[in-house]
Amino acid sequence: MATVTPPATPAAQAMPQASAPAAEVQTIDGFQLVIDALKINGIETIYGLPGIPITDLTRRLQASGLRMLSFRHEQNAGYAASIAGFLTQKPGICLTVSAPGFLNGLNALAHATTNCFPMILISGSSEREIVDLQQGDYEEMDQLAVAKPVCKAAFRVLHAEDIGVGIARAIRAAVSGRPGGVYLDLPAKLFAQSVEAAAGKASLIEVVDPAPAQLPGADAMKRAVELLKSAKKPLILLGKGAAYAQCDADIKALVEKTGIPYLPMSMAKGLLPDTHEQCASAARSFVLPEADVVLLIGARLNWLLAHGKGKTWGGKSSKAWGGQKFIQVDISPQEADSNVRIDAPLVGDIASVVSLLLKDVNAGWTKPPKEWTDAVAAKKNGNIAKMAETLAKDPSPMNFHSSLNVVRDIIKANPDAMLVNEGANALDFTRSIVDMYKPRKRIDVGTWGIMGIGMGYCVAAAVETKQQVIAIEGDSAFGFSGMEVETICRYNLPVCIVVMNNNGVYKGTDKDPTGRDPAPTVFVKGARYDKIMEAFGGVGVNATTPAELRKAMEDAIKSRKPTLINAVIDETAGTESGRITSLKPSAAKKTK
Ligand code: ADP
Ligand code: TPW
Ligand code: MG
Repeated sequence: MATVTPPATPAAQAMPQASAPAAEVQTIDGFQLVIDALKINGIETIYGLPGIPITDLTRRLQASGLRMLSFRHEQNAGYAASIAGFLTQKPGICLTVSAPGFLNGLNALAHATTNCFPMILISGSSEREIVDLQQGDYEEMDQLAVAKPVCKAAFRVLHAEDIGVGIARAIRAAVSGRPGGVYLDLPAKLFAQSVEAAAGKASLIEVVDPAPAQLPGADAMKRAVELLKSAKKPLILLGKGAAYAQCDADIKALVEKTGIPYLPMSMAKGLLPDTHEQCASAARSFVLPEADVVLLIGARLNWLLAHGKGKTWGGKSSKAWGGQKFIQVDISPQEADSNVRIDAPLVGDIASVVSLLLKDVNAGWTKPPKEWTDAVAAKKNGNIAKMAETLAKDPSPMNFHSSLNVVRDIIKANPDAMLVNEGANALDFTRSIVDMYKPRKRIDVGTWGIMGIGMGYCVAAAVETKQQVIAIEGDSAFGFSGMEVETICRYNLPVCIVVMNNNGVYKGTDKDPTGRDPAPTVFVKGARYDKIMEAFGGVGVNATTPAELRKAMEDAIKSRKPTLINAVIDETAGTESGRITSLKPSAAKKTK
């Protein structure tokens, strides 16, 4: 705070005047108002990258006791903020400079919106007068206009006395209803503005009840419960919305008391342990087409669920309805019917809706027919036995199965560890092989199947949960954020990165037919990613066998030192696009 000669404003005149020299009044500047507004709303960590006009803001945030984590690229800071939002239900904050820094952060803002994670991208911006007349300011860009199409809401604050409102609106927009990404534009001039201190403080808003409970009506509940009771082959599908909602005990009780088989989406794995007897993951291709009533909890019928129709769901052709009836629990009233008819929408927040469903179940419930649960169990146990045979093999070179068998054991022994996962084969095999035991432990590429979330997620997972982090990374996937290994070392975070090195995107075997260049999917053969970690003082290990991998992971967990294990994987082992080869456009493929 500084002292200046008071302007002749009504606020200043109303100040109680002390004895002479009375003409001084306390002021507060824009920097401090931003900091105080974040603080009173419980924000503890900022993920960002300094530069004009926010360098001093990063310094003062740190000096004020907030944690200011500085990254090497804004995209990674943004991904960190987005997943912090998912893990905490508080908006993750990413702070960037103007135009280029803002654009680097924008990908993560779009990702947060797409995945329904609460996040606020705060970017400094250049002089409005110059930007709007397009006179060529330093890092000139109409950032608000650019952000709008990819976020849930966007705001700009021009006057210091509006900072409190700006931040309150950003927080509410990010966490209320369907969570998402919010952009907050803070022009350079704002930070240096001063207002009278008491008025400035009074302008800050501590947001009350930012994500209010929302309950469906009694008729909607009745419709849904009757439909579920009528089912002969019911199925529960848990999505990442269910994980986000943090009502883990009620979800577990609902699944167990109804006795209905359930299928977790990727980031809902662990809501109940994957080894739970009702878990139908290993019988996915059986339960989706066979089920007659499906209860969706925080999962959209998007591409990840084949849009709720077609052959995956037992439809006769690629677009045909399989005949299932759907109950959908979602906070967004517009989600229902997005792909197929939803017979019983339950619009509300998952915590409230699940507790209402539990009440109905407790009031009287008949478990699903034994033929159905037995059929699911038989299918599942057969597939698990087949998988166990594959996992028991020890080929040389190591492949995805033999290496992930180690990771599976390590997670089983360390169920509190956070698992970050990206890649194609490295993603798909990890998802199906590595069981999760606790909620919100698995964080991955999400709705877009995006590469690059890896190291940002590692930083946020370590900081927000204080747990050991294990990242299973395709060698291509790792490259998108690899420089943040320095960030992980700088903050000395307990992160163990395993790079599944198969020399390329999907595989390392492609050739340029002309013989001139390496193929587009192929990288330097035999690259030693472990050396990157050593460059910054962390532990690097080259692992060519499951035994070496196991030892290196165990050492990393014991020491909690930043560790990168270059796991050498058979370059022929992967399949094109992992599990989503069918989405590849191909001239030979029929469109209908
Ligand atoms: P997945 O990819 O795991 O299938 P999606 O991201 O497709 O999950 O779906 C998550 C859904 O959860 C979104 O439609 C979102 O609106 C919803 N959602 C998120 N949080 C809540 C909540 N607290 N209550 C109800 N629905 C929620
Ligand atoms: C931002 C396209 C999907 S998966 C992948 C790419 C480039 C990498 C697969 O290779 P990796 O895994 O990681 O080595 P593996 O085990 O199969 O060898 N750009 C972005 N997102 C996506 N999804 C792509 C490109 C892609
Ligand atoms: Mg690879």
